[in-house]
Amino acid sequence: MTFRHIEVKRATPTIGATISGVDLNAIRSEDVYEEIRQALWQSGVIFFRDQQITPENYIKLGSKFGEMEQHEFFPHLPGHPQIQLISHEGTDNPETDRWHTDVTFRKRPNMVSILRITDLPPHGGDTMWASTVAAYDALGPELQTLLAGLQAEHDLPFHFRRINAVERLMARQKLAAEKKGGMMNSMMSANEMDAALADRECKLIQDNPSVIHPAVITHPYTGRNLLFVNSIWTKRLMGVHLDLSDALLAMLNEWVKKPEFMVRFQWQPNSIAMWDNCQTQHYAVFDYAPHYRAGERITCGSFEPKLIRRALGAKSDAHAGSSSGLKLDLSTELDLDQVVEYARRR
Ligand SMILES: O=C(O)CCC(=O)C(=O)O
Ligand SMILES: [Fe+2]
Repeated sequence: MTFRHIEVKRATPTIGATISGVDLNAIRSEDVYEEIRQALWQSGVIFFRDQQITPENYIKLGSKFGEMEQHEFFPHLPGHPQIQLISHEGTDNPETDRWHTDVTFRKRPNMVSILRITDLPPHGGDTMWASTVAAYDALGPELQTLLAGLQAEHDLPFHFRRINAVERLMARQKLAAEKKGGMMNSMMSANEMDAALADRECKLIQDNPSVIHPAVITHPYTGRNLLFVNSIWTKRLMGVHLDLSDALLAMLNEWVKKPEFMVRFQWQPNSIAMWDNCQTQHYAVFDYAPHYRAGERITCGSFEPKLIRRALGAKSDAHAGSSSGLKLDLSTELDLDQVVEYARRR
């Protein structure tokens, strides 16, 4: 594709491109947005530098990629519920330092995320992306055919239980309550605490039934196939013994980590990264402890993960056609719905 309104410079042969020649505060024509969209589908993730974008133009950019999520109950830019504030103190594990595609436990995961890091740590805090199209292409036809016949279960409670998320959040809440004078949970006995925890976990499981997606899906805009399992939300492959499922998932999660499929982005003030959540996985490098890192995030659009059979084996020359710190209001009773809603946005 030739671009007339923007300059697109590939970051690697496989994934990522830097876009220049455009001021995101002064886009006058829909053609420019159309070229940005095409660059994104082509490269999987695109980067902008030196964009002192206003909240209004940030939202406008997001709106060109589908309906934006609103974050009324979560930290957001005052007056702009579309712009979620993410932050991490750098003193505990952020949980985004693991390869993942966002919210694949939804029937329709979100399509595009846009991020700007507003508070950079003195060093580090890069973000990495991997192309799941490149990972699929490099499997070779036999493995591609095998995987194209499989479905995978994606499950939010599975991961939450694995990382003891509810317990950790309750512990944080208890600490916060203690600081405020020993009200609420700090008054609970160990037994009461266990019961409350069990209650909340049951509710979490009840309210979040798992979803099944094909292990290989077709990108809705490029028509290219890609690997659609990830190490956070994918619980198992259906129709095979659990041991085989574990082994296959471990193999695929390892495979996606090949440097050949990746790009690493070093944030600077006024950088913006925009990723296609369908055809990539990402990893927020956590090497900046104990420093603070924060940013503004927009998520927009959604897609139905499905495999279009005729696209099996299809390949094109296209370029790879390819939490955030958990920030809850700890001053109030931990609301599990809020936690789940939070995760839904990650
Ligand atoms: O903080 C980052 O660089 C990305 C974190 C992340 O996983 C996300 O925003 O979905
Ligand atoms: Fe993420």
